[in-house]
Amino acid sequence: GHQGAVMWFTGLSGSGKSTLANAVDKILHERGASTYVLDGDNVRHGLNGDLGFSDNDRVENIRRIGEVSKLFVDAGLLVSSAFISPFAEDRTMVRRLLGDKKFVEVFVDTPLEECELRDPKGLYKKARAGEIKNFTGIDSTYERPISPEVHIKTAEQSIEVNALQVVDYLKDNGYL
Ligand code: GGZ
Repeated sequence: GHQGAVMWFTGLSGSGKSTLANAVDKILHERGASTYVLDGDNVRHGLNGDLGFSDNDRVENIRRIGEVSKLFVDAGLLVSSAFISPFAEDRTMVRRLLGDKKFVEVFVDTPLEECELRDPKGLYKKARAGEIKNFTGIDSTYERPISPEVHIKTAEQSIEVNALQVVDYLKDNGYL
């Protein structure tokens, strides 16, 4: 058996949050856990379709995602939430909402230079050209987590190894 909790993946655009969240989710699902992934694909188009990328909208984005995560956690699921969540205060707000035991902060630590090299959607290029304003890491802040439960340096190991690092944390701490 398992207990509900949220794995809160935070990191820059292009850091690999969604990829890692989905890899972790797959492993947990295969182990028989009830799981769900929240990311931009299923949240920013629907529930948060009215929000953009101003500081205020990011705060509201994370607040709502925190509340939705809590609903799934209350239902007993292991939730993987993958959003930049650039402001430490908002991550702390979600941590308080869920309670320490049900909030596992996973810092997807990929250097800006690496994210910019990957640039899978060409957004960094546009941000550098001034075509996108308030882009995280360029002209909008990212506050690095100070003491995340899990710290993944994505550039140094494979997706599989990174995912197992998260799963091992869950095993070692009684979530699985
Ligand atoms: C950052 C932006 C921006 C700006 C659009 N700044 O690489 P992606 O495309 O798929 O991930 C980014 C995503 C960030 O949405 P989040 O909900 O995770 O952000 S936050 O937690 O800060 O609210 C990127 C795309 O949206 N995107 N404009 N200006 N990322």
